[in-house]
Amino acid sequence: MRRFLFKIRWFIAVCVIGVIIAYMTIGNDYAVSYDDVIDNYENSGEYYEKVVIYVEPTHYEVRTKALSIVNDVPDGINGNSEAWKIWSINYWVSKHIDYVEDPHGDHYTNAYGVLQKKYGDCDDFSILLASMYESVGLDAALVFLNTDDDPEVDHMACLVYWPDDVESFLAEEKAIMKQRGITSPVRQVRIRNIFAGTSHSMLGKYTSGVLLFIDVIMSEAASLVGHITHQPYDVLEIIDVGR
Ligand SMILES: [Ca+2]
Ligand SMILES: [Ca+2]
Repeated sequence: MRRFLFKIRWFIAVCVIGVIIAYMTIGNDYAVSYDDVIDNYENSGEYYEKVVIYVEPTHYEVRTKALSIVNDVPDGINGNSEAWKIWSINYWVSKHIDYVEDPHGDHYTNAYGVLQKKYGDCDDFSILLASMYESVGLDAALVFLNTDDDPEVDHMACLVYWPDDVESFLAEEKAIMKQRGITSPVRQVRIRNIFAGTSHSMLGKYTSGVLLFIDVIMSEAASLVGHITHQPYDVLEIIDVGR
């Protein structure tokens, strides 16, 4: 009898531990997918790579929103053109997401979390933009930058692949803005970009085309893609996300 009670106690103990482990696992899964603020990247050894899991191009709400933006095509514009997709998502995010700094250092937020709260800092904007671009079939990446007087990473932006040269994008952007009745706030548009073939994280994918900087926070004009004149603006790392 004593031996039987001993076995019962062990059985109950194992069940309780199992339930606790299952509860902790379920809790973590939920947090990774939907919590607004998940982790402090300064505490992480994998400083750059871990941003990848926050990019959610296949998330239903993120994809639905991105598709509704690119499908809202004005007359006279080709809704399937990559220029329209790049321009319209950049414009929508600049008009609907507010810039708010994280309260206690930088935190990453998943794309759906940014879409829900409608505000964020540079990494939140970049994660949402990259997710939306990937969700409509474009190739996006995230770029870590130095924008002040020390050589450390202090800023993040999104990169999106444009298969032609910068001039051809500018021509299409000009046509889109004309059709939308938006006057360019500057005479000379300078679009920041890098040759896609020189980015090591994109290496092997492209031998032509450029990566356009999508940086709503540092852009001088919401209607102009990549019009960033701020200096310094040094690329320190590029992480490909999505496809
Ligand atoms: Ca990508
Ligand atoms: Ca810096």
